Amino acid sequence: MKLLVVFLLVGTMMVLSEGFPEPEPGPEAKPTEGKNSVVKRAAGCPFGWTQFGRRCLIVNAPMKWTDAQNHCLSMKGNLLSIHNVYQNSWAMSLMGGRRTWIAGSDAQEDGQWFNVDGTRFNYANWCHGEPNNHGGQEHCAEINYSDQRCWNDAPCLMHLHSICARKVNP
Ligand SMILES: [Ca+2]
Ligand SMILES: [Ca+2]
Repeated sequence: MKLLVVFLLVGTMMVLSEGFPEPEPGPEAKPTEGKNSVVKRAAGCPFGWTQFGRRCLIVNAPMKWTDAQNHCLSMKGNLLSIHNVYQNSWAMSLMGGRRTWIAGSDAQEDGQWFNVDGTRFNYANWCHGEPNNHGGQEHCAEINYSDQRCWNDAPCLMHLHSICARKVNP
């Protein structure tokens, strides 16, 4: 029995000394990822998101409309679609007056507005005289425009804040 233990120990030492590559630090950093996936499975919203009704919202740094939507997609969401005055007020209060991209776009055909999340474009709070497709270049909808804090169509390449939305986890 003692012999066996010694044999195993020697064997282990030989394996260790014979050029086993140093353990990479990489796997040590993984547990954080595991924690996150636990959070995502929990009921409600992922960490950092705010629950509003049946959706979870998160505010993004300023970027182009398409980049904002791609960023939302990478987080299993879409740009926020707004369907009534209540949701509009809530989005405005979340943004504290900052100009903000939402899901609306008429990039396919001027004046034909769609929500990029596939929901019906059934509400808008356009500013007076908007949407005006200024310069033929404005195909993306922003909220909190002007002192009136209403909606405007703006050039999609502008860098604005944005809100992503995703469904609350069941
Ligand atoms: Ca347009
Ligand atoms: Ca405009």
